[in-house]
Amino acid sequence: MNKVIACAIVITVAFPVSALAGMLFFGWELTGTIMDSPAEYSGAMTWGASGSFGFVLDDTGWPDPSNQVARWDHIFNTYFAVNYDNSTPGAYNWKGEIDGWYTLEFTSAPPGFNGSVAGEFRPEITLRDIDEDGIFDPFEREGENLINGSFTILCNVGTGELECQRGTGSMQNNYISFPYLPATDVMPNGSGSVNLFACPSANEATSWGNIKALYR
Ligand SMILES: [Ca+2]
Ligand SMILES: [Ca+2]
Repeated sequence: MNKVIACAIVITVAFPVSALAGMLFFGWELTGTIMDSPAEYSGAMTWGASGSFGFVLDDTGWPDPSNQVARWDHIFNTYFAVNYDNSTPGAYNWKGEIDGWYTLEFTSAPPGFNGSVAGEFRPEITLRDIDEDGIFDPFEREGENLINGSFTILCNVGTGELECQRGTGSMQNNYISFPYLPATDVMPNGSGSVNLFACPSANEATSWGNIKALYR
């Protein structure tokens, strides 16, 4: 039995009316660093639900962590340097997106949310040029920069109650800093959310297939 069929049966048997869904907000404390390899961050949820969230950034081709200066210079020059924005006084910054993957697991959450899911995650990181000099100074690298991002939750990818849910998740207004090793970053007041919808049932999937067949 493939996973598509498994999911449809779960919906039909366990949620005959409409599958549970909705929006859930939660907080977390993540620890990690882009300066080590793998470039990963992970931690436990602190409010809204119990569970964990984490992500790893694709550091293929980046300089080895044994040379911290070369590693940071590569990251800055590759993802941020060309994106300098000094158009808003008081908010000079560089923005960059880095490919990665997330994992999300709710171990104790409202009905409909308990389970795990993983997938692609490409966060946007905003580096703040606090003294507005066009240089990303050490005090700015080690200070409060911002990371935001959204990810997709697909049908039949997750486990538990998330297997038959689809939707979006996000990481909202989290601080991130980039101290050189051996220091690592702690994000003590991070937060995120998921917005879930039921996956199409077997009947809906069949109907859609029939509709598409009419136009072939
Ligand atoms: Ca600066
Ligand atoms: Ca400066």
